[in-house]
Amino acid sequence: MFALDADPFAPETLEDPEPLHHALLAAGPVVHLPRYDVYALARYEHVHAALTDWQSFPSGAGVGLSDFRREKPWRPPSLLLEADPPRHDAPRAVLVKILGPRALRKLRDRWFAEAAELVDKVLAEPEFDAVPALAQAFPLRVFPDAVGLPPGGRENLLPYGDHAFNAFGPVNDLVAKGQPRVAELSAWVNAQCRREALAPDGFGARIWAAADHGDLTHEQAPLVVRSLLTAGVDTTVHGLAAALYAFATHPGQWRRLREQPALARVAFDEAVRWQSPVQTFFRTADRDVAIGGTVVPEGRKILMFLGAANHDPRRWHDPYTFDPSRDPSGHVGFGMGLHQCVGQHVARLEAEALLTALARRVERLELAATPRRHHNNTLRAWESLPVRVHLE
Ligand code: HEM
Ligand code: OVM
Repeated sequence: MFALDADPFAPETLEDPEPLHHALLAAGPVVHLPRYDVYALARYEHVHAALTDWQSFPSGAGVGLSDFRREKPWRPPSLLLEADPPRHDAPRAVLVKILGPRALRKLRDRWFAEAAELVDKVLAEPEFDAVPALAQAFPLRVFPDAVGLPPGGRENLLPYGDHAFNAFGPVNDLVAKGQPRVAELSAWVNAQCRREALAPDGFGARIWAAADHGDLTHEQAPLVVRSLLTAGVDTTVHGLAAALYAFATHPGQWRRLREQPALARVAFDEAVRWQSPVQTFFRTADRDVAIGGTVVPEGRKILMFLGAANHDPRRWHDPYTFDPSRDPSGHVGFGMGLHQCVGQHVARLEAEALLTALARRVERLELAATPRRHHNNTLRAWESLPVRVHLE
């Protein structure tokens, strides 16, 4: 068994996880991290295999460091992310239907129009910070409307999601920083999950209608809405930021996108592979499980390095190159198996709308100053992406 004296949640690692990824990929199939007394998987083959073997590696004890069988979770567990079959099945089936490609077709025209409008407004200036101006502004404009939230309080969504993603890690400074507002943010989010708070034609109302239809209980409905509000905002913000960073630093790829706007979807997936905005999730060993010749003991936490698996040279040619002409399918940036991101079509539609609106008007974009990372225990994120745009 290989051991690595590393902290995946230390500021240096969050700033640049690549040295840790290299060390993990080189060390072996399973690596013990004595710092937290957990196991780690980083190679594509093993991350993929573990994610698709939910019987051996269930999620019900939580997908963070905290073991729900021994520690009280910071909030009632998610009925999707932190549940195993059979309890996972009904909430999952409901969201698959509500967030599937067919259901999203109705949103397409509106989201493209909203993207064009936002882009026109932002491009009035030749230099701006693409994180607040685009990566945050666009999802915050379209997603809460699609869920059916009222206009007030939407500024709570990002801080709540940021804390939820920090809470998968150890109780470090990042979690402590979020602590003072947890009660207030949770109260607001929980209030938005009530039927009365939700517009009659959004994802939220459809979740409640599924309960009326008997596909869920009425007790489950608000928690399923909560999953959308937790997982659906920060992820797309940082996914879009990853794509904007990719294009700002790869002008040739921007030219290709302009010639062929249909590339937007695959380019976004490649950006999700390349940056892996969701870096890690844990599982728990259901029994002594052998992986590549070593045994992970029953009940122990295993950290899946999605970002490292997405850069494993055993699976990817030139993994550190952002190359939208590769086929990124099979990347684990949205997970894999039973829990694979149920919101991925929403994320892709947002990206397609925003990138095509930009590509129509921007001939060239470049970094105008050094970008700054936002540190989060789970997310690979940007705080600031100053860009300069050249219009045609
Ligand atoms: C699950 C990433 C956007 C809702 C996941 C998982 C990953 C992920 C890696 C798997 C977790 C696991 O296996 O334990 C991302 C990324 C996104 C994104 C990178 C954007 C680029 C969204 C959006 C929504 C969403 C927009 C909601 C509309 C969910 C939910 C789950 C999930 C509810 C749990 C599914 C289940 O357990 O069955 N996501 N996500 N995600 N995601 Fe996303
Ligand atoms: C959830 C959820 C799902 C995916 C990610 C996530 C905070 C939460 O169901 O609440 O991150």
